[in-house]
Amino acid sequence: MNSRTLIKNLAALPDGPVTVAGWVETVRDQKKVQFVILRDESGAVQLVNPATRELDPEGVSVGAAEALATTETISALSHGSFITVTGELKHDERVKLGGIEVKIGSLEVVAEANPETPIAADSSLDKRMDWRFLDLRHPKQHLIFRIQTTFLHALRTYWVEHDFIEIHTPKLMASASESRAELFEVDYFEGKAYLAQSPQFFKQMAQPAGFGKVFEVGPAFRADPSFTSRHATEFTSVDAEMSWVDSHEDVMKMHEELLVAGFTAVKEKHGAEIAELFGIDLQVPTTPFPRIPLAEAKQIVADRGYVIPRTDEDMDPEGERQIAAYVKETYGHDFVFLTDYASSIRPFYHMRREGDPGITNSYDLIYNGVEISTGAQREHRIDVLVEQAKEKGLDPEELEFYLDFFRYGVPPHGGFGMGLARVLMLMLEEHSIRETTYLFRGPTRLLP
Ligand code: AMO
Repeated sequence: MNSRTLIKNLAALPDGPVTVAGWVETVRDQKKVQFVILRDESGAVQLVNPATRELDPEGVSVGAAEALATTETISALSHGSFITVTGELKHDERVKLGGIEVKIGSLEVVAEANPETPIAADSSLDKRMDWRFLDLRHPKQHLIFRIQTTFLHALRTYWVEHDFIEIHTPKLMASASESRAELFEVDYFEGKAYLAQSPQFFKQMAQPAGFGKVFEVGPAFRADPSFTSRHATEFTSVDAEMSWVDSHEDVMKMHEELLVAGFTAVKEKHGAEIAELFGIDLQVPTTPFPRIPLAEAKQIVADRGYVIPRTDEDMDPEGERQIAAYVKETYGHDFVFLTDYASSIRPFYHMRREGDPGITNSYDLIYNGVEISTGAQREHRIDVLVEQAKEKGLDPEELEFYLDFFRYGVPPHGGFGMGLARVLMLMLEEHSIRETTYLFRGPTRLLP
C-alpha cells in the first residue's frame, strides 16, 4: 500500500509534499498550464502542472525532459484513468475546489481508461445500469452507499444494544413462505428448491429456539414480473422478530425507535452532503408515528376524492400517496403506520384480532407515500395456525416443518420485514430503487 493521502484529508495538512491517487475526472489542457481534477473515494482536488512544451528533449537537462514528459502524459490523459500523483500541496483561497491544489511533481498512469466513456450525465437510467461501475463513480451515487452503511450500522447498534441476536437464515428453501405466485424455483440435485422470499419462517423459528429477539439483513427473492420503480426480483430485506409481544403495537414501537436511530445517524453524519447533493433537508421523524386503521385510511382517501378501485383490497399506490399527503398535512409526519388489515388480505401466519377475526394484528409502514414494510403479531397457537393455513388453501403437510415450531412451546411473538432500497429511495427522493440498489435485479436484468 502506498502512503497516499485521502483527498478529504488534504485540507487539514500544511503546504508540502503529498501523494494522492484516484481517477481523472476532467483535464483542462491549456497552453501554459494544465489542470486535472482528480477524484478518489473521499472527494476531488485540483492538480496543476505548468505546461512545458516545445522543448527539444535531446538538448535539455534531465529535469526539463521529465517536465516535458509529464506535460505530454497529461495532454494524453483519458477521462477515468486511475493515476498516482506526487507533488506539492498548496493552500490558495482562489482555488474554487476547496481552496487547495497540488502542484504535480510526478504522475504515474496506473490504469488507463478507454478514451470513449460509454455513459454521460444525461444517459438513461437503463444505460447507466449497464455501466453501473462507472455510474457509481459519481459523488451522488457514492453518497447513497455511504448513507446505507451509516443507516445499517445504526440499526445494528440499536439491535445489539437491545439484546437482539443476528441470524442468517438459508436462502434455499423447500417451500414458499409468502405468495406461491412469486416463487423462484431452482433445480436442486434430484429435486427442486425455492429461493427464499423472506426469512419469515426461520426468523420465527428463533422464538421456540429461545433466542428472544433476532434480526437479519439479507437477500430476498421475488419472481415478480412487474417493472415498477419499487419492485426488484432480488432485494435486501431488513427483518426483526421478537418474543413476548402483547400485540403488533409492541412491534411498531420497536420499529419506529429503530428508524429514529437510523435517521439520526444519517442526518448527523451526512446531513450537509445530502442537502448539497440531493437538495434535501433530511428530517428525523418524531415518535410516535401516526397510526391509522386501514378502513379509516381508505375512508380518508375516499373523502379526498380518490376511490380505491377494489374496496376489499389493500391500499393501491395512489391510495398510499393520498394517505401520506393527508398525514403530512394533518400531522406534519412523513411516516404512517396503517394498521388492522383484513384477514382476507394477510398471510395465514398473521394473528387475528381477539373477538374480531376479520382483522389482523398487523400493519404496513408507509414512508413518503410508499410502503416500506409489513409487520405483525404472529399466530403462535398451533391449532389456530393450522386452521388459518387450511383456510388460505395451503397444504399443512408441506408446512409441517414450520408447524412443528409451534408444537413444543413458543412465546407470543411478532416482527417486520422492510425493504432497504425502498427506505433509501424515499429518504433521498429518488425515483427508482434501481438508484439505491448496488446492482439491481429485475425481470430483464441479470447483468452486470
Ligand atoms: P412483504 O412481502 O410485505 O412482507 O415484504 C416486506 C417489505 O419488503 C420489501 N419488498 C420489496 N422490495 C423490493 N422489491 C420487491 N419485489 C419487494 N417485495 C417486498 C418492501 C416490503 O414492504 N414476511 C413479511 C414481513 C413480516 O411480516 O415480517 C414480508 O415479506 O419494502
